[in-house]
Amino acid sequence: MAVITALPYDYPLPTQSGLALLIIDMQRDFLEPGGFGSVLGNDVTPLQAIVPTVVRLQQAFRQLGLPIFQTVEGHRPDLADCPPSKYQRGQASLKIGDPGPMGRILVLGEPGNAIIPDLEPQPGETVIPKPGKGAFYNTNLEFLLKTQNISHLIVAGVTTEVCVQTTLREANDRGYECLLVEDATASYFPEFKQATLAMVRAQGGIVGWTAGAEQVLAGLG
Ligand code: C5J
Repeated sequence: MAVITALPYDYPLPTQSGLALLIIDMQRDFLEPGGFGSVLGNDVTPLQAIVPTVVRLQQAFRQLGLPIFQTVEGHRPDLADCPPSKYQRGQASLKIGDPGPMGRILVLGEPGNAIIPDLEPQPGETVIPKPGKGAFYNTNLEFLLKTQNISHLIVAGVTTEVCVQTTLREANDRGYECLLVEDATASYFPEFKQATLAMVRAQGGIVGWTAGAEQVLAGLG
């Protein structure tokens, strides 16, 4: 059986199809200077640092003809899908829907909501808009994965402890075998990233596995 060398133990690859890459929220507003993330006072450097690694994974999956899903966090222009709790939370100068440096903050279709150019999806690759932190909440991701018989998810993206971790937990509860790629995920708070990696693989992989991109690429052959 083919495996990826991982923690807390080797990640068994499915024997036939069933493996997909899931890239979370690599959108301009979280990664680019002047975007929503930096307007909130965050240093985007740790997020930008993972881009070449995520690109390598994306290219490898393309070469192998394996499915790639990407998500973007965003809301309808009328914000009807934004719960008041999310809208009101925090004391930032800019709120969801306000005009920001890259268009309206976290609104689908705005320039800041676009996936960064390096990771632009190709035709046939799926982009899932999501109103929440988890990629399964109020989206058709589970339906699409089931339709394509996907059981194993290699997960990358930002931010590790928010949308990535929420998605991993949602996927894990739904029975997906998840591996989080250590150097293809990032947080504005490096200590939160490390804590999340430790949480995922604790207790015998209570949420899933973690491995470096080199190990993932080697395992995929
Ligand atoms: C956040 C995300 N941090 N993609 N979104 O609000 O993690």
